Amino acid sequence: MNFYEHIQKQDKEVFDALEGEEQREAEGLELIPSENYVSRAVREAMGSVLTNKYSEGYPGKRYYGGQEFTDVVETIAIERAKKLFNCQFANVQPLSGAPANVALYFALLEPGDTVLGMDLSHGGHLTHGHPVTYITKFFNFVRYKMKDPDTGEIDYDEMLRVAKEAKPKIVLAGFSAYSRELDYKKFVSIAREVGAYAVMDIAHIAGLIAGRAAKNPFDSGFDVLTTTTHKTLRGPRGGMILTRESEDIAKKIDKTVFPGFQGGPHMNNIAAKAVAFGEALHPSFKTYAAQILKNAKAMEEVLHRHSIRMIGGGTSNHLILADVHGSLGISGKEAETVLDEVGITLNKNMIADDPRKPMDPSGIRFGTPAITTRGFKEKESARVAELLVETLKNKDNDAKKKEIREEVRTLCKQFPIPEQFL
Ligand code: DSN
Repeated sequence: MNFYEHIQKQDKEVFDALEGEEQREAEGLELIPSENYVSRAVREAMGSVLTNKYSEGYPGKRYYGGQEFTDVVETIAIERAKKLFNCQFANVQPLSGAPANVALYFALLEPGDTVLGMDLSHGGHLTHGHPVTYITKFFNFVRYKMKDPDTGEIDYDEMLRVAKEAKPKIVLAGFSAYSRELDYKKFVSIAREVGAYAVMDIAHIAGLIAGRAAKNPFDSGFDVLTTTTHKTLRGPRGGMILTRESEDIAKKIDKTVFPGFQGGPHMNNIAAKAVAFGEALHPSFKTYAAQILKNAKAMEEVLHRHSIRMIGGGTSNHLILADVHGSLGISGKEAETVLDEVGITLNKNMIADDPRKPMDPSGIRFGTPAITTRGFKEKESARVAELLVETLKNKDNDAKKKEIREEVRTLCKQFPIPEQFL
């Protein structure tokens, strides 16, 4: 079936690019840990008539008429999100993760207030207060780090010391390049001790939490969770803010998202979120989430065998951050490029206190959400890790790289993207 029948007839330039991307995704291995393949049902919702509709406001309280169906769809998304994450309030309107985090800060803070978040090179995210972001003009960000990058353990004593000194209003957990579990109880206890909100950006592991393969921070007392919906959760590109039980916090968040920052919500994407959340509530999603972890462990074992240093010493979630410069003398940028040549897509990444620059760092980051959707189990995941290492060790050997490219193609043929996700 041609998903792009009308684009093909009408716009050859865009059609060719879409076809190219379809082929790239089909014939290559996607290891970027924040990417996935969404179901056809999710894509249908994204391409639905709801893209035509303005719906400023919230269900039952809109500014424009004609909302009988948008209200149904948004309410379904909210109810399913609450059930998935076991909380009392959900705002499903944020356009993505960064807008969700910005709205969160403005909802809970006054200009000048302080947030205690994870250092970017230790696994945090730009929106957790990196100086290149505009939020740092409004709020003050202080940092915590790992005590030892080779175990991944957070330095909770130092975190408490900084919290007592800086008196943050938000203690922020969450990461985009950290492979170990956090001690949620410690985060909450530090937040309580200094009178801060305990917030976590669960974007990377939302699907693991929803699939009960990772602990839910709400169970340890976190007040608010922010997330994207398009990573392990396997939904459309978008964001969401969840509040455990405080109606006061939830109201502040709603007001900040709209009218504070956003105009009309993207109702087509909200419909797609509803569909994706429905999929995540299905028992098969638990199997999927558990397999993501098993596959990451299988890759970890291979890297251990090749003595490749992993930040955190390995992985307890869906991703691995490997110090390829330290282990193999190849920079993250060079590794990304050479792996692209053989059809393995991942991203260069800073490692803790990286002496190199962000555009050419020491590490690579990769993970298993997309290959798991493809049906890979431990055996295939381990083979992918072997191919990855072999490629890096043979970066100047064209014949070897050609051979690996062929094997990647064969693996992709043996495990085509399942029909449900095409
Ligand atoms: N760009 C996302 C990631 O790859 O983790 C985070 O925003």
